[in-house]
Amino acid sequence: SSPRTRWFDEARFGMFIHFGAYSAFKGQYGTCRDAEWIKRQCNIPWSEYEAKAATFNPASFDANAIVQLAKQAGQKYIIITAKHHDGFAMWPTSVNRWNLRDHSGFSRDILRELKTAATANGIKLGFYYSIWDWHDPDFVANFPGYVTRMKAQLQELVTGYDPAVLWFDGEWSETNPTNPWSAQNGEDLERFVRGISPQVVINNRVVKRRSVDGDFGTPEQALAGSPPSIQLQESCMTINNTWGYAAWDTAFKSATTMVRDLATLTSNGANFLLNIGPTDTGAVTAGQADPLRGIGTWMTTNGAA
Ligand code: JFZ
Repeated sequence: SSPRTRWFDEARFGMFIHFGAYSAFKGQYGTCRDAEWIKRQCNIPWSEYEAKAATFNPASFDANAIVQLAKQAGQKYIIITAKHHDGFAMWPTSVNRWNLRDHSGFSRDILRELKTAATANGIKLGFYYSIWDWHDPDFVANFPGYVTRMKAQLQELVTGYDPAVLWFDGEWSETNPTNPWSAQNGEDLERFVRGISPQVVINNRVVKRRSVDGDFGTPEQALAGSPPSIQLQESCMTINNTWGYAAWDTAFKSATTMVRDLATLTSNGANFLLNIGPTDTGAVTAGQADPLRGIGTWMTTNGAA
């Protein structure tokens, strides 16, 4: 791997965090159930979604506790959703008011807190950023205008937080006529980010998930195969069945299962990005934290951490 990706290649194990305005719904809207897709899957009108987001108050978000949870489990990096498909920014962006500080009145900057805690503990921090944006009308009506704002947000994130990874997503909705993202858009965006920070590691979803794009491939809910591809691989999975918080989803994987998956991936030369979804208050439930502690116990016992 290149000097840029050396740390990533050696990291093996990371924590994925899906956390956003959708978390405030706790996975339920009337009788309809979903998680980070609840806006679309449950046909929630924007007026209601925005009203719920205005009540989002993740006061129990504890960056140090999350970093410690990751660290004891042997995870070397954390990727958190800075912006998911709902377009809601989790940092105080100046590009729009659809963000945790301006819209919800939550004055803390949890991405900053996570960056500080991670850096203090030798953990790398990266951001998930959705190219697909349901909230910004220009995504459909004036795509160049949308792309300009997206770049402005990425400039804020890269210059303000120096992320180790940018984990793009939402490029994939190519069968959806409202998604005009092209391979050329992807290559242009990759060049744009590299122009600000040559060292940021970028996943292949920046383009059309062709194996040659970005620094690493991203098989989802599947174990990257052996022999490894020509590109670095990182398999992402969630600890239960949903990415964002859903109170009803308590089917948490056991520490044994996750250690086995990690061992398989490690022997295949691939990374394992394991997701948790903090609750509407920003807390990590025992159902999620306990198996991660079980992994930590295994790591300590086997001298693997
Ligand atoms: C995407 C998101 O839509 C989802 O909410 C979550 O963030 C996940 C990590 O990424 O979901 C996908 C993306 C790609 C595929 C399936 C779900 N795919 O290629 O099969």
